[in-house]
Amino acid sequence: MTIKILTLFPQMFAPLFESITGRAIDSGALNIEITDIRKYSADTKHFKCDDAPFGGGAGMILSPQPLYDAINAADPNHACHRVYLSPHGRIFNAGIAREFAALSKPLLLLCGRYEGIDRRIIDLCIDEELSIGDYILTGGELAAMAVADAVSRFVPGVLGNAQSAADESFSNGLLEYPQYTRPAEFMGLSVPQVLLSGHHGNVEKWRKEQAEKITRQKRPDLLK
Ligand code: 4F9
Repeated sequence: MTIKILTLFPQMFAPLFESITGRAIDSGALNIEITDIRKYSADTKHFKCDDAPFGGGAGMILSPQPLYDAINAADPNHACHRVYLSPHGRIFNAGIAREFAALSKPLLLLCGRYEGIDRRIIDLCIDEELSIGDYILTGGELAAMAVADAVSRFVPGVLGNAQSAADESFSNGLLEYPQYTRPAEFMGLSVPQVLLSGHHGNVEKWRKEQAEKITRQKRPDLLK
């Protein structure tokens, strides 16, 4: 799967090139292309990309020209599903991550900064706005990274077999059961006996019960 990211801060995306997503990029399962919006500024002297808002007010707005040219350079035929990270969008979740991973087209993630972007870019270029929660970030980059990471986990070949199996437990709509590793006793706390029993049927039953119990206690909204 290809994920194209448009940003004024390309270096903020270094974490995607590490660990599981980094290995998926190396293996070819995942292709992440970062476009530096600044390179498309028509201001060849200072590469300015923002300006004061019409009507007055605090902060700077990203100008339409560099955004328009960057989007059209990254996706000339509008072959991508174009997403603008903003608090106005529907709120991202595992269902949306699956939906994006299953698209037959590349995902394009546009990151804004400052007080926002010129509205005409959303009207002209963007397919949907997407929020990662009800708070304001200093820019869309961390939101884009969260979306790119969560979508990648649903792309075939990104997670190993063991990892994808483990994923089933959240995609059943429940929180994960508690996990333990060696030693069997730590600071006076023991691992539940059933996990040491070697009885797979009992282990599965216990994990299912624990997942339901924890979900009921911590996130009862998930059960509805
Ligand atoms: C984007 C906040 C997505 C939440 C973009 C400032 C944002 C955001 N979800 N905040 N720019």
